[in-house]
Amino acid sequence: MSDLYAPTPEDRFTFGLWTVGNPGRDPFGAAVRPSLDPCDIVRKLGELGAYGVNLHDNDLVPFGASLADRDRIVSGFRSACEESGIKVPMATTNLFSHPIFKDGAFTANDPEVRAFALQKTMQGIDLGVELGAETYVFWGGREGTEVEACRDPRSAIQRIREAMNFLCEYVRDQGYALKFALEAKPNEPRGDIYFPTTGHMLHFIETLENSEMVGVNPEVAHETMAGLSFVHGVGQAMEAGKLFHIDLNSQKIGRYDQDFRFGAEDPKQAFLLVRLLEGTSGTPRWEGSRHFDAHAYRTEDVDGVWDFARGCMRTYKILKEKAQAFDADPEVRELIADMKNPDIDGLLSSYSADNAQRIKSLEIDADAIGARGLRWERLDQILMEHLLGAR
Ligand code: GCO
Ligand code: MN
Ligand code: MN
Repeated sequence: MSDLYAPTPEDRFTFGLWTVGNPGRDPFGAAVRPSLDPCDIVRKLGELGAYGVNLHDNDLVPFGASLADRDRIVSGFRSACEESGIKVPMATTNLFSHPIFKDGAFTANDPEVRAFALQKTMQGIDLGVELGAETYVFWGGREGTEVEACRDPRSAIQRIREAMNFLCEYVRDQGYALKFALEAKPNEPRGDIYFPTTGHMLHFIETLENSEMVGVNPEVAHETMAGLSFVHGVGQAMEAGKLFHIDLNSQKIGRYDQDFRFGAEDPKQAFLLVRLLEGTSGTPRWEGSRHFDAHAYRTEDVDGVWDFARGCMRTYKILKEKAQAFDADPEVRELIADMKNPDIDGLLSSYSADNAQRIKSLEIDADAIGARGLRWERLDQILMEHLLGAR
């Protein structure tokens, strides 16, 4: 293995305690690997060159732990992070495992369930801030239904809005510098989840009272499950200044949430995503964590989990190098060079009665333009050759 792709903290790679710690349980079978101690996970991630580790409250502190146990666990974990040089940039709440959340947390019809969800989230936020987190993720895995008649979808949306507005005020009241990142998913574990895509989330965010504190956490697998272009979803979030976090993994269209190793299923989409995040075509680089929300295959033992973690980071770095080479390729630059027409460009940028009149009177040869080949076949083949190592 060449050292060129060895990860360093500057790459900003992060993993969840629940990802590398996943013992391989699935709906059809029990765990195939031992559960790892969070402190051991952190030490190993430090050795591998990761930047950070992210967690749900209960990945670290078991549900229902006493305050004394909580403090002891958290202080041991903090020491392990400090000794390993590992940061905790993101934290989140487990609002899906306990039976109280079987019909949702913030969207549940029972106000006592909604109060419990708020209580647990405020405690999770305090924990995240104590560990140094700057981003707090909300993944509403149980915020959906199989029985549509049980609640009006508008009530569900209003309840999530109420919860987000409440929690933004809580963060402000505590003086925390914390941002929220909302993660969409079309289904699983619910038959249908409210806010199924990043686009749905982006609109919802604009309806919040402190919308500047709230952005999105798109996940490769979730947009792909919905059959959508992940690159387009991330592009829209970036353009809106709302990409606050990202969940990298890999997924086949139309399957259950597979959460495979980054790049495993669709290297071309992964290449295009890395190109977008790294800004190799000349746009600003996205500066957040490159978080892998993925799991090792169930065939693996603990050594296989670390192969998986190395693989995620290594693939990312290889694709970054390939994206840089692609965008530096003179033939690519020529093919995608911006078309400029100073006589026309100025008319398009904003409406005026004069611009409208001048556009109406342009003589545009639609047939000649329509007959022109764009050479995107050539461009895409060059991309494939970079990706396949033939160029
Ligand atoms: C999933 C989700 C989760 C969330 C995590 C953090 O489909 O299980 O992707 O892994 O990202 O709960 O909020
Ligand atoms: Mn996720
Ligand atoms: Mn997922």
